[in-house]
Amino acid sequence: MDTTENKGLSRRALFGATAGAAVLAGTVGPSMLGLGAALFATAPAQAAGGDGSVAPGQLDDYYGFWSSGQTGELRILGLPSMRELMRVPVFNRCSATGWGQTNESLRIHERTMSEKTKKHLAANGKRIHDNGDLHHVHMSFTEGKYDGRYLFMNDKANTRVARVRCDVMKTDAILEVPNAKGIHGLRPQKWPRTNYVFCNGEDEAPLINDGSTMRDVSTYVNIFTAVDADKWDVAWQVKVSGNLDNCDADYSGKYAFSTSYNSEMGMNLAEMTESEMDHVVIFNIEEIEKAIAAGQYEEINGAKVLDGRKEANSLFTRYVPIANNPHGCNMAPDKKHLCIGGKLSPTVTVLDVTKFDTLFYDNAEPRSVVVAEPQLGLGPLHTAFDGRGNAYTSLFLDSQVVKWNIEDAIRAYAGEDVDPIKDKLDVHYQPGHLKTVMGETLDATNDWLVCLCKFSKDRFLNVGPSKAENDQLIDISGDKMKLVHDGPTYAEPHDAIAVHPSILSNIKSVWDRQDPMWAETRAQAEADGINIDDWCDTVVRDGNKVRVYMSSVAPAFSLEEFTVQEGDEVTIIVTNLDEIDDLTHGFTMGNHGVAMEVGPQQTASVTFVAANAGVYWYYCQWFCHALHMEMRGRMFVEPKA
Ligand code: CUK
Ligand code: CUA
Ligand code: CA
Repeated sequence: MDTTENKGLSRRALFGATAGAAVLAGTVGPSMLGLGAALFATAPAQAAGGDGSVAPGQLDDYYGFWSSGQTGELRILGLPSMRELMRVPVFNRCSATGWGQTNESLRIHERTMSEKTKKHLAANGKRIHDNGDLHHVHMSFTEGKYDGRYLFMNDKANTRVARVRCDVMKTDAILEVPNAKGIHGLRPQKWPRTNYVFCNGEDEAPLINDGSTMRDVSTYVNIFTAVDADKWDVAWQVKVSGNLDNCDADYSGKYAFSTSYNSEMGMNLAEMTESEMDHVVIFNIEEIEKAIAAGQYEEINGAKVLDGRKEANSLFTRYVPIANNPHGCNMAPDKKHLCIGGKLSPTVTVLDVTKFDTLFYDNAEPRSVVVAEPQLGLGPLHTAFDGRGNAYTSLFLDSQVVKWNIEDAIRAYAGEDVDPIKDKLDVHYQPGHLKTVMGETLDATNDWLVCLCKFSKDRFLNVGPSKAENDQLIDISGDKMKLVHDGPTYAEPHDAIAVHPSILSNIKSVWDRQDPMWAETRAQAEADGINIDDWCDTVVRDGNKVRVYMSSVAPAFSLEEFTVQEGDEVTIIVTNLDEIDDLTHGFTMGNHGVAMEVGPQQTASVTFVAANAGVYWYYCQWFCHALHMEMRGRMFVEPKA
């Protein structure tokens, strides 16, 4: 089914309360509605459950992109079915695809790795960190809307950020961010396009972190980083007062902002929660760019660093006091209102970003930009938005989602007798992030809200001390929110976005042979005089290095056997010459811990040291043909002469 076409007359619109009832009552037939029998066939399930379920063979209305927390990968789900469609390894090691082992993925990992990290890894017998803590995933923007080019994500564990190419849904760049510690909040610039990805360093440390001032907290700073989204390096950094938690950017391109829960610069829980007020930091992009262009920066570990701390009195930052330990930082699609989750305070603080100029240029009182502060419930964390001026805030302690109206909250703050709260819904249990479809863009819709919960407890069959996590789907099309679906998932559904398929019309089904992903491998092949675009079955020896070039066409590798010597460094370069949609091959070298995916028209390579003398079978581990089991060959390892 064409999902774009489906948008015009969606199953939900059709089988919603009125139309669905009419169809079932027989007053409106499918032909009258211009629908084929196939679509009508889904009516009973839709109408009966209204649970957003999508029948077998039918496509979802939206792509969902899920961060996976401590698993370190990106996941793609379908909305509203919540079916998991794909996992994209990013910071983690993936057994199925060889991510974190293939030369192509190792190059992406190592390209921006500092010498210090390389040395430390080598001392541990490793080349890369193969774990991650991926909290936040966001798509690139053009003029306030998703543009389907890239997805960006953070690794809090190892202070990295990564980029996934949307045309192939593979990670194409990873950056180890210098100076900062623990990248947490991450957001792309929304306007005029994503030139920068803004990254929050959450953990405080000495800027020159060489052990000389470890216990002197006065030397600690936190760093806000703007990553150049195209070049994938650090554009600039700003030192701030306090730490940085979540961030977002406005719809004019002028400002970015971050919450800070540790303005105290405390080193333990008691100290971090000591003050009555923490703050939101506002970054003035234009002033920062001017100073960078004028060379007024300090260069530290290759990054251009400015001082935006309070005592520096710069035009780079302003600090707006917010009740103790705020968390979520969400810009509304009305282009005007920034919503800060209170966490320890039962409030969300609403800031009018169109007033931020006055903070920088008119010395306005910092709290003068606050236009509402509704009391919503206990533990407000994150806020999502629909296209009708409503906000949806997760209440961690109340285990609820509260729907409230931004304009009503502003009127109430101004003294009018109006209740901004429109509805509250129980969710299971302890919600963190929640997201509407395209609600962080100017295309915010009014159909679904995904609420990512921290515990599922008794919602599913017991699977041992580690329980399933839970994502919930909520219908927000009416006045009242309606919980329609539990989606059990693996650790940890952290954050998510949902995107209409029309934005991702550039997704390929087959790799482009000239793809830059294996450019270095291609260069090596050319140097060896091998054309990897054609059938190849050549073994090249270069000292104790052996390069084995082979092609795969279902159900065979071009090489049935090859010979190396004990201790040789062997590189296998496989090109999948099949051009058929979904025809992925693999290469697994038995008893060597080596396996990789080779998609249609893809080249992939992997390097290992040949084990003790003997016969080793290699085989294709991705099902590709009725004779897939027979797709194998032998590596002969000769004893050392
Ligand atoms: S933070 Cu986890 S619930 Cu890492 Cu996005 Cu708010
Ligand atoms: Cu080729 Cu399985
Ligand atoms: Ca605090």
